[in-house]
Amino acid sequence: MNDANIQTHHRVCHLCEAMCGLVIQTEGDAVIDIRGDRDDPLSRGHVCPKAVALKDIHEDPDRLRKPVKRIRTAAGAYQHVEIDWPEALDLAADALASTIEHHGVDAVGAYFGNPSVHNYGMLTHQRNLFRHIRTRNRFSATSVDQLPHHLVSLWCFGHMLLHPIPDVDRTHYFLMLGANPLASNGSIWTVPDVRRRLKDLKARGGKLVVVDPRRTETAELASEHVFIRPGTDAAFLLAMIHVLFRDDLVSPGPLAAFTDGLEEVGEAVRELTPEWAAPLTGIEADNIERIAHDLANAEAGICYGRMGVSTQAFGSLCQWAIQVINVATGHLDKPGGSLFTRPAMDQVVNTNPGGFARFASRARGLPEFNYELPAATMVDEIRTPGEGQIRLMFTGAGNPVLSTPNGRALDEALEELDFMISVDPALNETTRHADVILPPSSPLEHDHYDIAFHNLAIRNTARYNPAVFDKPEGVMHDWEIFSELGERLAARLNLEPMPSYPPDRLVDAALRSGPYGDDSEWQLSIETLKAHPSGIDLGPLAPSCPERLQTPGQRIQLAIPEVLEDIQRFKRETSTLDDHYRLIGRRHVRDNNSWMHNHHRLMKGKPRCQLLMNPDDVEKEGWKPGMWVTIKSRVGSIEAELAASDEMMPGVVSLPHGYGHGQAGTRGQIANRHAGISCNDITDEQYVDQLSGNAAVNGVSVRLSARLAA
Ligand SMILES: Nc1nc2c(c(=O)[nH]1)N[C@H]1C(S)=C(S)[C@@H](COP(=O)(O)OP(=O)(O)OC[C@H]3O[C@@H](n4cnc5c(=O)[nH]c(N)nc54)[C@H](O)[C@@H]3O)O[C@H]1N2
Ligand SMILES: Nc1nc2c(c(=O)[nH]1)N[C@H]1C(S)=C(S)[C@@H](COP(=O)(O)OP(=O)(O)OC[C@H]3O[C@@H](n4cnc5c(=O)[nH]c(N)nc54)[C@H](O)[C@@H]3O)O[C@H]1N2
Ligand code: SF4
Ligand SMILES: [Mo]
Repeated sequence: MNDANIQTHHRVCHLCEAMCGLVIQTEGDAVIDIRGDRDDPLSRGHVCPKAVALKDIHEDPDRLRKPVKRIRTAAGAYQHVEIDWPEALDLAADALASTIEHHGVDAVGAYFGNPSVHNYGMLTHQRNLFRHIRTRNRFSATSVDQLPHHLVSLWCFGHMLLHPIPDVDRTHYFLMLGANPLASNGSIWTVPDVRRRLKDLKARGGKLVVVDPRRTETAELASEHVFIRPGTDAAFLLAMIHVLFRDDLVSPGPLAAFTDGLEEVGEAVRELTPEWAAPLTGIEADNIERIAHDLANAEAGICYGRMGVSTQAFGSLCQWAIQVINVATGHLDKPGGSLFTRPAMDQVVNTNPGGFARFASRARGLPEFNYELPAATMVDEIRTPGEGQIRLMFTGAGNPVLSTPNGRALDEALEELDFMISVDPALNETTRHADVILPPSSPLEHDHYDIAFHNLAIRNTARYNPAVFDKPEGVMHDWEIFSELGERLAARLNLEPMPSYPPDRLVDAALRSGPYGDDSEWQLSIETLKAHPSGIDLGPLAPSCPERLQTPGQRIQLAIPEVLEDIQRFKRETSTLDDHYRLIGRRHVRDNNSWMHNHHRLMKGKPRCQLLMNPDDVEKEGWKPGMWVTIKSRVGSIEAELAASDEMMPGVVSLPHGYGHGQAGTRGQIANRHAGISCNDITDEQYVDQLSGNAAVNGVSVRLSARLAA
């Protein structure tokens, strides 16, 4: 072959929220090179080590290329065997129809995982199936992740997807809690090349302050790192608000004209002094005071908190307090502060605002959000008999056995179902229970427009890229699977099937009717974007309030009764904290939740699935790094290798999530060699943010002991 056979393609990386532009070279069916696209106005050539894994995902010999069904072998074990598409789709549609006919729609449970938001066909076409299955038993990774953000955005700004985005490139003071973008590449904050942006912030004399129970890679880069006892951020944030009021630093500026409830908030924190917060958080009162002053006095400043402050027992209280701080300091809706985006395909305009607590879960009475129930109660809904009990489970792009609290119980409960269907390319810890698995095309075989993450990006840009490879014969895209299944189910239930147009047509219509569409100078459409394969820059974020607010009367609402009430719960529950170790999570730049462990180049290097502990704690226990310890919580125990690190706050231990491979019946040769253990075997499904029902996978109370010799 010669160079003439080499083709160059443009593609956005969809693996995490950073949306890096890529240039991919192929020769025949082989990917020969993947690198950053310097012309992408957002990512400017940046990529992380995971970008090249797009090739590995595409070529992975363990990736399912054909549907499989589960059969029992003569020896009594389960095995998945390949079947053709018509049989697989009929099997799934028959099971769905019969479950609905005999037990009602609520007998169908559904769980959608994180990659479903990164796959635009899945976002556009899920409803082709689920409009026929309006079950109350819908779950997703949202409630082991960012549910508090949605709830607070709904309450304060009127739409669950209207999130203030840190304007890192223009800020002077950045207070960051419970986020490690140097490993995660940013979340609810699409910020490719975050390392350089944070370094630039420091280089122009600005400050980055990181509050985290672990001195993370991001904390290492920061101007200042502050340890905080897990689960106590609410005290830190409330005391900051107290200081703002006490020291006359509340100055919302133009926001005052359309903000309600600030005075009531001031009343609610009157007694919550830094001296009150200090013993709870482990942060000195002077320090809390100084940080509040510095943020308030900054020309432009940001308070931002992510995973670590939403997946904890007071996640919603924390996310609310963060927005109160942004409003009270006048840093919201201001360049260099936190701003709302104005994306080309505007989800705030195109989707419903969301709703809360319109019904509750059967078993535990946990509230719905956006017609989903908390994942922490999925097992209860499978196991609790009665009307509405889940008998058939549908999973799409998720691995809840490894990613939801008390995953071991779910692993067992999935075996108790009548039937299970998964739309997933992997035969993993969750899908191994499925009676039928419907695998979609590889990411390089379909086109991509990022419906979700342009809404969260630090610049307004738009980018569409066609597929790198043609879809091979006998392969279906995710969206085709959903519309096919929807049609087959509708036929069985005598319902009207929903028309199905390819996702690019739906996006085209949304772009053309959007703010940069037919009525604008930009004339954005799929055609225009095709002519600009590296994307189009629509400019920096700009102030947009009050027009952008979706609340009645376009006002920011801060005095949320449920949240103010939750301050009392915080005071109650933290007055009786035990002195056990607290378990927190940890991300590594070459991991991606549970699903990218089957690629050699992401797995090489030092083992990652170890329990990190402060060296003084190791010594206090009389232990040695490298030994194995048992970690026990209310729900179970696991064993992990101990590693000492002064990155850890004393009293806190850390394990990554997404490990625990090597289960019988899974397919993943490399992942199974790096099996590790699942920290979610000991996270507690009863330990949730009571307000939202979001799982508290951080701050879990655990006891440690030396593993007994075998
Ligand atoms: N203890 C603890 N638990 C956690 C977390 C933590 O920090 N600590 N983090 C939580 C967070 S933030 C999240 S988002 C969840 C993630 O939890 P999940 O979303 O449940 O898990 P993933 O590992 O992302 O599962 C991805 C699955 O999607 C499949 N997949 C990938 N791409 C596609 C596609 O294009 N189409 C289809 N159909 N399938 C695809 C993969 O094969 C894999 O099976 O985990 C949560 N759990
Ligand atoms: N490489 C990689 N990138 C990813 C992912 C991945 O698995 N790997 N997952 C993607 C997904 S789905 C998401 S949601 C994002 C998440 O992106 P981030 O929110 O940046 O997530 P983490 O890196 O887990 O950072 C959470 C931080 O919270 C800290 N923490 C834990 N408990 C507490 C607490 O009580 N208080 C405070 N203040 N901090 C606490 C932890 O030590 C950790 O440093 O990352 C995305 N990107
Ligand atoms: S940072 Fe995220 S989007 Fe960028 S290359 Fe890495 S995985 Fe892909
Ligand atoms: Mo996530």
